[in-house]
Formats: sequence, structure tokens, C-alpha cells
Amino acid sequence: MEGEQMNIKVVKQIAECNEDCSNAIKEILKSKNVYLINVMGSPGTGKTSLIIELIKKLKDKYNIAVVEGDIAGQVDAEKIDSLGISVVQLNTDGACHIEAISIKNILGYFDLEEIDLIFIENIGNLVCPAEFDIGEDLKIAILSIPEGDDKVEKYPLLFSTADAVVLNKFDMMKCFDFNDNKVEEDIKALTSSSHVFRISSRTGEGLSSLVTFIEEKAKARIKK
Ligand SMILES: Nc1nc2c(ncn2[C@@H]2O[C@H](COP(=O)(O)OP(=O)(O)O)[C@@H](O)[C@H]2O)c(=O)[nH]1
Ligand SMILES: [Mg+2]
Repeated sequence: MEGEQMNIKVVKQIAECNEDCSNAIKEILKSKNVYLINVMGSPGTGKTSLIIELIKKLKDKYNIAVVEGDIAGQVDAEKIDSLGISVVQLNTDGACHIEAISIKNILGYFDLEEIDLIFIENIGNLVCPAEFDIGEDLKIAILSIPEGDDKVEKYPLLFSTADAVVLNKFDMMKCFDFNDNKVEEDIKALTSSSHVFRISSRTGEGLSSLVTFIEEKAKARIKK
């Protein structure tokens, strides 16, 4: 073999590809003035419910689209579709998170000239989605009251990288021993830049402050 030229194909690791793809998405969306929000949390924490309530508050002012991530099925996409909102259902066929390449491909299904805001509902999971940037401008992590107040300690990455943490199902505080102040302290110990919102997606309690936060964050991009 000595002296022979070897033809070696070098393949990048997934994580690196994901970063490249995530950066490409950021560039595309910046050029189109579209703001991308990645919503993460456990199965049943209220991701779809929160996205629906946010859409109701924002849709008269902004053109919104949604990517629904699920391992299988299109139940959530049907709920979004019934609101008259453009939606793409992404089925990961078993994968526990969304990767940037999927979002990059999905952007082609939307009219980015018209859209201001895209919500992505990530796969229900407190671990894997936190490890993959998907070109988002804002990460929202949801923890619901029935899940327990120890989850920030147990799953720190998701909460340490989130721009906003929503304590959802706040209407259920009376039913559970959930110390919201402790959770807020746990979050502040991980990051000083995260904002905590106590919300009920059922009653609408606390929602308007999150709406204001999102509009404030997005305004430089979408210029409305
Ligand atoms: N009591 C109460 N129930 C909620 C709230 N948000 C969502 N739910 C309920 O929790 C369940 C799961 O919500 P869903 O939005 O589908 O969660 P996802 O799996 O994270 O998308 C549904 O039965 C919702 O009606 C809330 O703020 N309060
Ligand atoms: Mg859902």
C-alpha cells in the first residue's frame, strides 16, 4: 500500500452536521424575517395546548406556521390545522428528538415570504431534544405541575438552555405538592438568563406575559 494514494471519504459526525444545518436554517430565516420557536417538554406537559393558546393570541397580528414533531401519528397536527394554521407533521419513526436537517427540509413546505413565526413542537422528552439545536431563535421548555418539582434538578440541560421555562397547569397547584419557588431557584442556579412563566393553558392564567415576552424577542426580526 505504501506510496499508493488512498481515497478516504471523511464523514462528519451527526452533531457537527446538525450544527451546520442549524446555522443554515438561522441564515435562511433571518433573510426571510421569520422567527423560529422550539417548544420542548415531556409527553403530556402541555406543548400542544400552549402552542394553541399562543396561536389564538398571536394569529391576528402575525402569520404563523407550525411543525408538529411526533414519533408517530398526526393528532396534534389535526388540532393545529383546525385553527386554519399551516402545519407540517414530522414523524420521526422512533427517534426521540428532531434534528435540524428535518426542519431544513420542512421549510420548503412553507411560504416563508408570508410567515412571521414558526412554532416547532419537539418530541415529548426531557433529554434528547435539549441536545440538538434546530435553527431556533427561542427555546421554550415546559414543566407541568403534576410532573413534580424535582425535574429541573434531574434534567438540567433542557432547563439550562431554555430562554423561557413555562410552569404549565398552574391551575393544578392545589392538587400537588409542587414548590414553584424552589423550581425557579433551581433554574436560576443553572442560568441567569432564563425567564419563568407560571401559566395555565386551560384557564389562560399567566399567558399574556409569555405573549409579551415572545413579541418583544421577535420584534427585531419580524418588524411588526
Ligand atoms: N389542567 C390543565 N390541563 C392541561 C393544561 N395544559 C394542558 N392540559 C391537558 O394536559 C393533557 C396533555 O396536553 P397536551 O397539550 O396534549 O400535551 P403535549 O403532549 O405536551 O402536547 C391534555 O389533556 C390537556 O388538556 C393546563 O394548563 N391545565
Ligand atoms: Mg402534543
